Amino acid sequence: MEGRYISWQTILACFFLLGQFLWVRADVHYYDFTLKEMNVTKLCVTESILTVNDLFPGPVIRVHKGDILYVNVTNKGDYGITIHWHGVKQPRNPWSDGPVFITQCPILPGSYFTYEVIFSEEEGTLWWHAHSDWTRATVHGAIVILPKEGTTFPFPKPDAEEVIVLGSWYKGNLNAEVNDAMANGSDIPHSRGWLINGELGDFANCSSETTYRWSVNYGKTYLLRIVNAVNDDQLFFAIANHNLTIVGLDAAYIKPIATSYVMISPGQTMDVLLTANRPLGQYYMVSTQFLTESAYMNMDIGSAIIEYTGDYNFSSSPIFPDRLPEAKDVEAAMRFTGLIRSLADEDYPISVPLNVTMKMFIVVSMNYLCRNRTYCDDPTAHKIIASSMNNISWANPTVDVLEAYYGNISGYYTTDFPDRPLVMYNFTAKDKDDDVAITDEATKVKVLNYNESVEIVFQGTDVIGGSGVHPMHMHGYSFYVVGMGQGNFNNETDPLTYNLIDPPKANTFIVPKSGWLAIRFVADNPGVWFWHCHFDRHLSWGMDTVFIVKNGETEETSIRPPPSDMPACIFSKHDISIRKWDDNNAGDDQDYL
Ligand SMILES: *[C@@H]1O[C@H](CO)[C@@H](O)[C@H](O)[C@H]1NC(C)=O
Ligand SMILES: *[C@@H]1O[C@H](CO)[C@@H](O)[C@H](O)[C@H]1NC(C)=O
Ligand SMILES: *[C@@H]1O[C@H](CO)[C@@H](O)[C@H](O)[C@H]1NC(C)=O
Ligand SMILES: *[C@@H]1O[C@H](CO)[C@@H](O)[C@H](O)[C@H]1NC(C)=O
Ligand SMILES: *[C@@H]1O[C@H](CO)[C@@H](O)[C@H](O)[C@H]1NC(C)=O
Ligand SMILES: *[C@@H]1O[C@H](CO)[C@@H](O)[C@H](O)[C@H]1NC(C)=O
Ligand SMILES: *[C@@H]1O[C@H](CO)[C@@H](O)[C@H](O)[C@H]1NC(C)=O
Ligand SMILES: *[C@@H]1O[C@H](CO)[C@@H](O)[C@H](O)[C@H]1NC(C)=O
Ligand SMILES: *[C@@H]1O[C@H](CO)[C@@H](O)[C@H](O)[C@H]1NC(C)=O
Ligand SMILES: *[C@@H]1O[C@H](CO)[C@@H](O)[C@H](O)[C@H]1NC(C)=O
Ligand SMILES: *[C@@H]1O[C@H](CO)[C@@H](O)[C@H](O)[C@H]1NC(C)=O
Ligand SMILES: *[C@@H]1O[C@H](CO)[C@@H](O)[C@H](O)[C@H]1NC(C)=O
Ligand SMILES: [Cu+2]
Repeated sequence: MEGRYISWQTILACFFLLGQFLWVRADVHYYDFTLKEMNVTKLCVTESILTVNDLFPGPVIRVHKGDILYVNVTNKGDYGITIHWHGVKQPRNPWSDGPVFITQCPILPGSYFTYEVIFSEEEGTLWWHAHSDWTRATVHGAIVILPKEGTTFPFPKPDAEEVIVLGSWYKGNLNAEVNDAMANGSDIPHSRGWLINGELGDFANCSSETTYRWSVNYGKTYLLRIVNAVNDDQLFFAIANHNLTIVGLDAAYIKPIATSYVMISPGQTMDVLLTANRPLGQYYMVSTQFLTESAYMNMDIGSAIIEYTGDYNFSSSPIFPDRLPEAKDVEAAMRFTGLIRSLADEDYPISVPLNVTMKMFIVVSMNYLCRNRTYCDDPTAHKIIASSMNNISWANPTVDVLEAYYGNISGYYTTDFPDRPLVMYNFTAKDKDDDVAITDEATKVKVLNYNESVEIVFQGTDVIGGSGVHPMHMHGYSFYVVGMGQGNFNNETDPLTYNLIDPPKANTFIVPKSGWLAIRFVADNPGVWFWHCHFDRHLSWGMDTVFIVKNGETEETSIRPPPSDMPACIFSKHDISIRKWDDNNAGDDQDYL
C-alpha cells in the first residue's frame, strides 16, 4: 500500500496572513504513478485490471497540511485516463483537478502528465482516483494529510494508523460494458462484491485465502482512515464487538460520534478511532450495501479480519458484527448521517455564509432521453435511461471546458445553466405526467462571480420510479451542509430548520431519497469546477454540470496560468452536444485511443 516515495525537499513559503508576513514551512513531495494492466484473480476468475504501480488499491500518498505534491502520471495502459485529487481544494489551480473533458483531455497511452496538487485547508483523509470512464473502479488510493508539523490532532494522539479502502469488484471489461449499456439504453452493470483493501474476504467464492488481515495490540487506539472508493453504492461498515468513534469527515474534523456502524457515501472519507479493548481474538470488519432504489440488491458481504496479537488460542471463526443495519434500513442510515456536526470550536472555527447572494434550486432526477421525439411514447424502442439536473442531462464537450474558457474558444459550452427548474411539479409524487420524465442533453455551465455566497438546495424526485439518494460531490470546494429533509423543499418553513452553528463541511453529501439537501459555500476559488452525483451510473447518465468561478480583481484571486504540457485535445468530433447513444459519445473509451 506504500507509495513510491521518490524524494522530498522543504521550501520556505511566504504567506501574507492577518497583515503580517509569516514564514511557513511546506514540504514538497514527488511521486511517480505508472498506470498499467495487471492480472488479478477474484471470484475464481483471472482478469486484467488497470492499476497504479502494480498496486491495488493504489499507493497511499502522505503529506502534511499545506504541502505541495507533484505526481508524474505515466500511462502505459491501453486507453486514455485522467486522475482527480478528490476533496483537495487546489486554490486557483483547476489545471490539475482532473475530470476528463472538464479540466483536461485524457493522458493518452504512451504519454505522461505531471499533476501539481496544492494542499491548503484539508486535514485528515482524502483520496485520489481516475476521473475518466469508469476506470476509477481499479485506479484509486488514499491520501493521508497529517496535521502541520508542530500541531496535533484535536483528540488524543492515536498509537497507530490504518488505511481502509472500501471498493467494489466488477467482472469483465467494465468500461466496455458500460459503453454498450449506454448505447443501447439498458441498465449499467452492477458490482459483484465489496472489497476491503483490495480483497473480497471470507464470504466470497475463492477469496478466503487472500482475506485482508490486520493485527492490533490489546489496549492500543488506532486511527482508521476509511475511503469509500465504490463506484455506485452507499455502504454500511462495522467492526464486530467494537464501537467506532468518528472524528473526521472529508478531511475536516467533526464532533466525535460514538457508534456501532457507519453509513458512508461513495466519495466520502472518514477518520475513525478504534480502541482494541475486547477479549483477544479475531473480529470481522464488514462492508455491505445501503440500498435506496427499488432496483438491484447486492447481498454480498465484503470482509477483512482484525487479529489481536498475543499468546492465546482462538478456535472458532472470527466474530461477525451483530449490529449491522439491513440493506434497506433508511432510518439507520439517516440517523447516523444526522449526527454529523462540525467541530466548530476556537481552534477549528467555521465560517458558514450567512448573507447568501446566489440561490440555486436544483432538481436532481432520473429521466429518459428520446431518440426520436415523435416516437418517444413507444415504451421500448425510442428512449434510453438518463439523469439530469434542472432538466439538463450533461454532455461532455470534446475540448475541455477549462481550455475553452481560458482560451476564449466558443462553441463547446453555453453559460445558461438554469438557477431553478423551468417547470415546478410535485417532485416526490409517484404518478406524473409522462412529459416530466423526458430530458434533453446539453453542455450548460453556471458562472459565479468571485466571492459570491452560494446556497444550493438539491431536490430529489421520484420520476420514472427512480427515487434514491444522490451523493452530490463538488470539485474545488467543500461546502457546509446546512439542511436536509424529506419530501418537497418548502422555501418558507425549511430554511428555519437550517443549522448555521456547526453544520458539517464536506465535499460529498447525500440528497435523501425523495428529499432535499441544502448546502452553502463561498465561491473564493476561481476556476472551472465539476459537480456531480458520485454514483458513476448517474454521472454517466448526465447528473453533472460545471461552475465557472470568475477571477477576482488581483492576481492572487485569479486562476493560475496553465502548465505548458497539458494533454492535447485531439478529438475530431465537435458537436457541442454528444449524444449518449451515438458512437460519437465522448465518454467512450475508443475515443481516447
Ligand atoms: C494476463 O493473463 C493473460 C492470460 O494468461 C496473459 O495473456 C497476459 O499477458 C497477462 N497480462 C499481464 C499484464 O500479466
Ligand atoms: C515523467 O515520467 C516520464 C517517464 O514516464 C519521464 O520521461 C518524464 O521526464 C517525467 N517528467 C518529470 C517532470 O519528471
Ligand atoms: C445492451 O448492452 C448490455 C451490456 O453489454 C448487454 O448485456 C445487453 O444485452 C444489451 N442489450 C441489448 C438490448 O442489446
Ligand atoms: C459461489 O459459487 C457458487 C457456485 O457457482 C454459487 O452458487 C454461489 O452463489 C457463489 N457464492 C457467492 C457468494 O458468490
Ligand atoms: C457500543 O455502543 C452501544 C450504544 O452506544 C452500547 O450499547 C454498547 O455497549 C457499546 N459496545 C461496546 C463494545 O462498547
Ligand atoms: C493453546 O493450545 C495449545 C494446544 O492445545 C496449548 O499447548 C497452549 O498452552 C494453549 N495456549 C494458551 C495461551 O492457552
Ligand atoms: C448582503 O449582501 C448584499 C449584496 O452584496 C449587501 O447589499 C447587503 O448589505 C449584505 N447584508 C448583510 C447583512 O451583510
Ligand atoms: C422518427 O422516426 C420516424 C419513424 O421511424 C421517422 O419517419 C422520422 O423521420 C424520425 N424523426 C427524426 C427526427 O429522426
Ligand atoms: C480571453 O478574453 C479575455 C477578455 O476579453 C482576455 O483578457 C484574455 O486575454 C483572452 N485570453 C486569450 C487566451 O485569448
Ligand atoms: C406530492 O406527492 C406526495 C407523494 O405522492 C404526496 O404525499 C403529496 O401530498 C403531494 N403534494 C402535493 C402538494 O400535491
Ligand atoms: C424537460 O425538457 C424536455 C425537453 O425539452 C421537455 O420535454 C420536458 O417537458 C422538460 N421537463 C420539465 C420538467 O421541465
Ligand atoms: C417559494 O416557492 C414558491 C412556490 O414554489 C414560489 O412561488 C416562490 O417564488 C418561492 N420563493 C422564493 C423566494 O424562492
Ligand atoms: Cu445520483
